[in-house]
Amino acid sequence: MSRCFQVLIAMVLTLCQAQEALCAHIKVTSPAAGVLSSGSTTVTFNVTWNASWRSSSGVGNWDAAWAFVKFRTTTGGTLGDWKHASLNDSGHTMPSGAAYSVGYVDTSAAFNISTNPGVGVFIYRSSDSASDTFTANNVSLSWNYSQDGVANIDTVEVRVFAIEMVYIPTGSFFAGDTGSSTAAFKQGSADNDPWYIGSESSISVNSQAGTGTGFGETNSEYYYVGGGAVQEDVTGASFTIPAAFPKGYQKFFMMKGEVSQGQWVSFFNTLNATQKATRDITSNLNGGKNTDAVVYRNNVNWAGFGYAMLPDQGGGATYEAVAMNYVGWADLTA
Ligand SMILES: [Ca+2]
Ligand SMILES: [Ca+2]
Repeated sequence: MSRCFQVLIAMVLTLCQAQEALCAHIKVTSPAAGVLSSGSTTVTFNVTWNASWRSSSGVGNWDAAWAFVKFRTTTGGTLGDWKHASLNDSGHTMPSGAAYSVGYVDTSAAFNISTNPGVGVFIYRSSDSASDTFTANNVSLSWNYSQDGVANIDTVEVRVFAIEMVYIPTGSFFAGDTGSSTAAFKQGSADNDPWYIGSESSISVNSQAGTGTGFGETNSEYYYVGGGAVQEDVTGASFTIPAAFPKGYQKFFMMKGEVSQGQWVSFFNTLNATQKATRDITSNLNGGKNTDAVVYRNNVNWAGFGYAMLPDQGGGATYEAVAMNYVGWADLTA
């Protein structure tokens, strides 16, 4: 699933750079960890966001919050780096009206606290509604802190992050634009029908001319049209797209909107010093903006140590909810 996420996040970020949009109206408040005494403890918080829905009619989908926990410890007076919390598979509790599912590192494998732990939960409405704002107070997640090397005598601080998501149910679809773009999905050299994606099975791409006609024509014919990029397959090349490659047929979650500058700064501020230097978009590394000033609405300011900030540019304009730009593929996969 992670590859799916990366692709979809990239698509959302691309959109982000083209328009000024307010995004990420999700709020997490009152994060707190319970007592450390039995290897696992609670992490409680409230989460609320707007433009929320759940519908079982039509395609049947809903939105959700992807919530995950980071922590740091103070051990013997030494403050540690922020780390990602390993969540148990059960023991989480939701308020009335909310449901959840646990997200694992590898969604195709069974839960295992040491090799395939929970790394977050999807929180969503438990029944149909279109009431806009959704609030889940007193969410309680079960954190296996001993798995993460935390001792009962440590002092621990937690932060809870949430990203708005949309659930896309399993379903077949067509990919293509009837051959109207430069590198379109086509069924054959003389067949502009779009690709039919009816499963997650492997896809055999070949150099056939193609048969049948019609936008809804579901022949298992797949023809590649090259865009001329370096190392790219040429038009008419034969190859197999393996079953393991995510094709979008299977159910998945994708981001509901762009990464906001507030979310980016929250993420950045829980990296260690080395990681911060690598991900510093106020530098000239990796196409960064090379200044702490506002450029193209990017308000991120980092002095090279400590926390990055979103300074008030006047009248409370911090750009917190404005889409984050200057991020690249390496930032997305960090
Ligand atoms: Ca055809
Ligand atoms: Ca800087």
